[in-house]
Amino acid sequence: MKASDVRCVALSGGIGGAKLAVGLSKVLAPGELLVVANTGDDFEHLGLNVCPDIDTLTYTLAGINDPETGWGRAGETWNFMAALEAIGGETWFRLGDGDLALHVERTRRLASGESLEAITADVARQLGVEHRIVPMSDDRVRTIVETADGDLAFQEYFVRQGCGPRVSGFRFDGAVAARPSPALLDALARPALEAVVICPSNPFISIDPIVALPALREALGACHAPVVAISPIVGGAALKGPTAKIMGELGLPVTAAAVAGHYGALLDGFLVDATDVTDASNEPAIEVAPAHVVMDSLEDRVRLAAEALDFARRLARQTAPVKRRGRLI
Ligand code: FO1
Repeated sequence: MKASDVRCVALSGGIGGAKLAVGLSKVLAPGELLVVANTGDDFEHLGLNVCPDIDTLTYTLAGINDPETGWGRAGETWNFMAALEAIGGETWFRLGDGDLALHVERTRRLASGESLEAITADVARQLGVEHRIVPMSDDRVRTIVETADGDLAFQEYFVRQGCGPRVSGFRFDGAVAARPSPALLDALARPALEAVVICPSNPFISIDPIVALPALREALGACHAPVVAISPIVGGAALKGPTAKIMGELGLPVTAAAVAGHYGALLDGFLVDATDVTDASNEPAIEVAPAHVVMDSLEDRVRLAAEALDFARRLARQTAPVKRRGRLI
């Protein structure tokens, strides 16, 4: 793939973002889409490098993800977990046998000096994924959840404690020094780019770690293509996961408008459910448009992907880039 061919950059977390990535992969040719995975959730577990959002995107785009959980592989076996449990090992984070192979192989290749970006591309290709997935950075970034019980590593909060502790904030250790993926920076600078799509992932734990990279924020500010987000909140409820709980604990109303306010100057456009349009239009600098943001079927994913791209093209036609970028960051 030539970087000059990329027409859409999609910023994504795991499960919700992967659904839209599938839709985008159906309306864009392999060289036209660059999916950027959050790596703030990555951690070292049982001596292995685990990258949940990269893997969820890879398995979903390969069509081999577990449709029940959204993470891991379909038809997985759990012999390793059972054997680990029998000898008193840690089993709070469940690694299926097939999934385990990926963590072992990635850990070996990282230790031998290969980059996360190269390993991610290779594994995706081996699993039959034609579209490109890149980690936001090869450098280590770790999401830390600040809670009433103290600071927690992300998976400790998310999986081990089931998002139970009350959140007071997040920080992204390593983000300031992290260099964004060169393929991503290149795509953002190319004239062929038509849209940067922020998937309907959790803004606080999936998208914020990505845009916390200073060089990436700067590149988004300089990028000529419109940045459009899809609301993860519909009618006062989160599409998935702990987004609503987190917003409440941070003192934010659980509304699409609060998400728009949170992204602020990063956005040119915001796609929301029809019921949320009036509410979300309170952000004067952001164009708001209605869309079917709930993705139950493949058809929904494809339709939303096409709507996001059309919206970005419409914004590019109606608003001068200078005006859009003049108010950024
Ligand atoms: N999520 C869980 O809730 N429980 C698990 O045991 C678990 C294991 C797991 C293994 C591999 C992987 O790639 C993802 C896994 N996830 C699990 C999902 C993951 O922790 C979260 O969904 C993301 O980090 C949030 O995007």
